[in-house]
Amino acid sequence: MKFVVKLNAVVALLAAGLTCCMFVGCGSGETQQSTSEQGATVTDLEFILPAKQTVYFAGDKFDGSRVAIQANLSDGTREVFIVAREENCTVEPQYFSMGDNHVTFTYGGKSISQNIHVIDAPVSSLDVDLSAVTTSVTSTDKLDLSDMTVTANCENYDPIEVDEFTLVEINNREEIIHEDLSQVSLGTGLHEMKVLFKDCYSDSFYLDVFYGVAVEAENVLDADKVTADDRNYVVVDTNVGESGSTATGVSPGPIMKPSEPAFGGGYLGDLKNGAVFSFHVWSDEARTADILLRASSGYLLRDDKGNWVPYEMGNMMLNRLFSVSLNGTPLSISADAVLEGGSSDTPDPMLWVNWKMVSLGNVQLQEGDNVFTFTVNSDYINCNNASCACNVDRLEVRFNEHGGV
Ligand SMILES: [Ca+2]
Repeated sequence: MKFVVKLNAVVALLAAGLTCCMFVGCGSGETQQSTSEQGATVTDLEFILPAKQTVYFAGDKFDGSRVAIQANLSDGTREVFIVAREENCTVEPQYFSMGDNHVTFTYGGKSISQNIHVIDAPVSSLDVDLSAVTTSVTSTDKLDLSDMTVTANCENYDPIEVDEFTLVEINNREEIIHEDLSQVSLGTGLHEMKVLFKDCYSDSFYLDVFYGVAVEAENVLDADKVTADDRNYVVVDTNVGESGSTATGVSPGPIMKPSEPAFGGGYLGDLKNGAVFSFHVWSDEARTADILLRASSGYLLRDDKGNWVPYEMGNMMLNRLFSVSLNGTPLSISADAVLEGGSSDTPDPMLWVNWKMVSLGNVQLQEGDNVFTFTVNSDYINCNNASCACNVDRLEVRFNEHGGV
């Protein structure tokens, strides 16, 4: 399924960049057929999407699932295909050996090559980037790790992003291999995982499966469109515009950008004093639950010449950011609930989305809809002398397995 996700990205790119081309090549023979039907021949090939990976290990098989090529035809039309899906496109070599310095694609009698580099060095370490992945899910969901990236480090070479790694679960002394990255199925609990590539294991990372409900902050419904069937959503009661004046009806976000990953693919941002939003959480019975908020500090302490790209973000105490109520009753938030900031040697916009999980404590839920209302009332002032709050990614409600009243 990792294959499918990457292919989708390619197809999306094709759709965005090539509005007038016919997309063929998903079925074998189609391309050949359409070419011969028109009596046109291939005049030349060009890359739509060349292989991203240009450094390979000796013995690696070439992966054409992310390579898209355009064939220009003698009648002025063109065909676009993905190498792995087009059986009339040949790849040479299919397996890399030391000394290979290019890979060649041939289609319709024409060829196009891409320079590559083959190394035969042992992998000394692996880096796993999970910033675009939701690593915590409820027990009714599967984990989708399709967007994780793995980088291999070898002495004397630049880091190499690799695809053919194996996801391994470490369960006591047993290793369980998970083949399908898009649907990793795990039991309830915290699971130790590693990535294996060429006899090298990454450091451990953890996937969390819990019994309860996760409500993504970007799952915002219009208050007047909520129906009795809606479960587990957010309503923005009052949003505050950029000027700081209260303005209802202003789109509350999410202000998600591709370079700013979050669970569920979005978050509630640009929160200002006076803003009010509510998480609605459904419970089939009255029970106790632990409440966790995933959020990131917006306390800009030092930026790059006033341009809001952070060098340093400060810690924020949640009880200085929000007042929170559950079903109308104020919740007391512990002084331990702190969104830790971070710092970087170079200006780093990712510091705005340095997600932390903080506890709002153990609460009593009622049967049916439960409303957690957050009112932003931050007393933090940032380095540009402006009031500031945080970004909110999701609310996790972890049910007590034994109910409880
Ligand atoms: Ca989210």
